[in-house]
Amino acid sequence: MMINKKYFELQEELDALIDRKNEISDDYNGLYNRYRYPVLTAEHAPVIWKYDLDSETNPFFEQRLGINAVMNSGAIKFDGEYCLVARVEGWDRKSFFAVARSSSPVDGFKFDDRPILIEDTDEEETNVYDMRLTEHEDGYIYGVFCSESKDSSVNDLSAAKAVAAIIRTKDMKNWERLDNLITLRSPQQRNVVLHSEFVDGKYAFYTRPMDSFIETGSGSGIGFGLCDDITHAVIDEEKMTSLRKYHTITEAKNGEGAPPIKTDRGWIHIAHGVRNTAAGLRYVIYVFATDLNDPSKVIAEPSGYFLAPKGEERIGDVSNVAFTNGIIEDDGMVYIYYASSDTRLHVASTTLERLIDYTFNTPEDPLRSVDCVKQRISLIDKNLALLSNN
Ligand code: M1P
Repeated sequence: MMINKKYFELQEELDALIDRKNEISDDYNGLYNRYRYPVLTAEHAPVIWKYDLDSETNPFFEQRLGINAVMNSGAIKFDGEYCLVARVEGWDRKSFFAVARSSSPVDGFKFDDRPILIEDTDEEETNVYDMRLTEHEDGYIYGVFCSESKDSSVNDLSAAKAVAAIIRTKDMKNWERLDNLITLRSPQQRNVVLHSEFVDGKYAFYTRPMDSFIETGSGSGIGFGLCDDITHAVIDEEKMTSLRKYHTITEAKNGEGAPPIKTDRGWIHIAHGVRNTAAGLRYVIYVFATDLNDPSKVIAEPSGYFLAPKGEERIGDVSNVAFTNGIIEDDGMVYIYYASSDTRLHVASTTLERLIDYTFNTPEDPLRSVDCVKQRISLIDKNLALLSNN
């Protein structure tokens, strides 16, 4: 067996891509830093995932199993390394999960040799995506992800059903699959996140009740529910937390991002909001906070979006999307891993201090233009007075 020479060339290019140092971009807003390069792209996928290296069986060195996108990734610091569990999508449109690790939070991410092979517990399950990682106080790291299958009850080839599936690990290598989450009052779920602490002695989930695959329908926002047994998780009642509101960035849908960050002032959530436009859905990232003792009770809701797709981020397979499902809090820093347009993964960094200030000192959306302009004029008047006194 001979290895095709082209392999060495492609491997060298991949090594250079992984070794490339990232830089903070010029884009200033005082809230966070964006970085010049994405942290993961389809080009970061190992050569051995895409090509048969054997000159005999692949004489033309054809890429037969290509990778289309690397995006929405769960994130965790484990054993001193920054670990991303990425949603990798093949040319065949199926997504799977793969761990990429680095000693740096902003560059150097390299995929493990093999993607995660999740235990096959449901022959109807067709696609899996968007894993949220939670380091739970019970000692496990949980991965909660969307499991999608065809909805055969409807006469529509593209009709699908989404539910939340759960795996867990202690070493970020070996994963045990648990039963899918059952929410008794919501037919479909996406964007489900496990809270890191017990609440009233139970496991607590952020949910996103949906009537159908695309539409949240009567689901009024991000839900919150408790269950006794994580191995057979059943949620009866879902309370609502961050609500969808008319004429805001969450009008069409919203969804929890990563598990919320615990601070002295409350739990800080970094979520996504969706509105509809003539050009299709627009996904942005927003922030809210909930009560330390009752993580379902919203106590702060800064106005508008925190991060929206910008420049090249606006274009991709599903354009105009910024989406996060992974955050790492590390020694006073907060790294927000967000994907743009369902195509590639970026990082934005901020400090916990800055994020707390943003969350609790940014005014709320007054929900009407007349009040928004009053809000802005009071800012302008304050600034003009300050400028004229200096
Ligand atoms: O295509 C944009 C996003 O759409 C879905 O998000 P939501 O459930 O809020 O509509 C998800 O499938 C997500 O993966 C995707 O990035």
